[in-house]
Amino acid sequence: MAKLFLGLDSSTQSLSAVVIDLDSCKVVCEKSLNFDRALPHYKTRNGVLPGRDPLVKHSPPLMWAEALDLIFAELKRDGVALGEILAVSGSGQQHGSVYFNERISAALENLDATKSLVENLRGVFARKTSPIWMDSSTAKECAEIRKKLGGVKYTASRTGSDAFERFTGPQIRKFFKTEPDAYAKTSGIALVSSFMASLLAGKIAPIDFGDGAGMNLMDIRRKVWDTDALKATAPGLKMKLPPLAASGQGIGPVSAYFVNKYGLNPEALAMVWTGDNPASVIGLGLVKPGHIAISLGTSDTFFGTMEKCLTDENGEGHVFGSPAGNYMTLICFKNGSLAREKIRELYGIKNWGEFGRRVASTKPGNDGGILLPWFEPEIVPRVNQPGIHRFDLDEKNAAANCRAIFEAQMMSMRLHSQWMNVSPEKILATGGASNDLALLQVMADVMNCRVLRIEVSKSAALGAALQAAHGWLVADGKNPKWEKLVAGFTRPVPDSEIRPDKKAAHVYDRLIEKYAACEGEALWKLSTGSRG
Ligand code: XUL
Repeated sequence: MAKLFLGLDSSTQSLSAVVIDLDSCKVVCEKSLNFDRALPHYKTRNGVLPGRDPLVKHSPPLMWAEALDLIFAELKRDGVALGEILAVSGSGQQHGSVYFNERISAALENLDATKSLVENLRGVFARKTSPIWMDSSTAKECAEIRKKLGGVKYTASRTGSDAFERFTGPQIRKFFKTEPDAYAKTSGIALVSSFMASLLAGKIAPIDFGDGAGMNLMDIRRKVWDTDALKATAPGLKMKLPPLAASGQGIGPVSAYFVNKYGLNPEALAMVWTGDNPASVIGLGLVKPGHIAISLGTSDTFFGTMEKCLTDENGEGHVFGSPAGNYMTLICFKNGSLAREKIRELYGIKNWGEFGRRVASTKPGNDGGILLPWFEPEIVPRVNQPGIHRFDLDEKNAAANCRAIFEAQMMSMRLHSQWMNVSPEKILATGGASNDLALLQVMADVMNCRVLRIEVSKSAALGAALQAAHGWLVADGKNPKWEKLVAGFTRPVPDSEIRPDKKAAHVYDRLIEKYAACEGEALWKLSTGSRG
């Protein structure tokens, strides 16, 4: 019999499923269900409810539950051997929260397979909609929490991140302040991940150390709810939160609802879920300290794993628990592909091949020319006023500006990940722009590290499936090694390795200091309103 494991990922726009066979190291099924298209009656756009205030972004939790029914129905219809699945785990978009009243536990324990999940969950929500990670309406609450916790550095070192608008704690504080009666009637609060895990387990699921770290409520080192952070957020909060647990820990057998309705094995284990980023770290195979991935998308994201918990005293990067047991960091640079495209447009360059040839026609280090490409407000470093800044760089020199954007983005990553104190052994490049060899060469040279391409579709759902497998093996008394487990599923693209050029790497070791000085000068000018 095949050893099948199911991983689900409840993201902003869709619910995905990946089924893996551990013995043959094969993905046997991959499926995605787009919320807008499959469930149009919720009237979401890209999974989010339209609203008047552009800062407020909510989604309906019932839509996520209905999607779970739909995806299981589709898996069954497609003939997936649901009865052979040994364990189910999952991941959810981070930070989003779901609010229940006192009816939730009874509803979960008595899920009736003759009805839909939506019918079973009628009347259990203390708040109809869920604030999600795209919501940025809590600047005031962030300032209040940060102040009570003793400032940026202390908030970050205590909870893994500075207070951020999308994080769950500030969102809960806003709910408590604006709807005190509804907050008082709330008996339980879940994350998207723990909500979905609760449906599968038929009981309130714990929040894991990965997703829990995205709340500004968990003591990142001791992995317990932080009393001061709870107090700074809202009264009586501890009573409303589930326990914390390691991701991939078993909650119990799956609810009879899924056995009776879809034919899951009654002994299949329902696992604790995690956030989509911690799950992606597993799905990309980053299980050892020093493993790094850079995702080159609309925004660029730097993922790294760390042995010990170090936090960013500038409060720019995030530290979450990694499902592999140590820590992971996530640093998000907003001006990624977006900024690269802007430069291409600005200089009328036809395609990326031509762009790469322009980069290759210039020398590493660009003769000291530096560009700060903040076309959009930037997250790292924090820049509210968009704009581009040039230092010793001729605006009219197209080739030098092409090189400058690649170098700026990579030097910014190197500079703003220094607090992790990790020297990467290799970097995995993923996402849309990762097939741009000119960009990957600059990455290898600036980071002075080999770069390999990896193409994993649905990395979060795959990570969740691997987590289900790991948790099941542990529950079965085995001692599975993460590295061995992920190896068969997360191979880099063959022959994609790019090695750093030693001479170029040496140039960047020096240029990074100038880059840091230019960045400091630009930030200082922006903060003092000086035009420079
Ligand atoms: C991470 C974050 C996003 C969501 C996307 O902090 O807000 O990556 O997890 O689903």
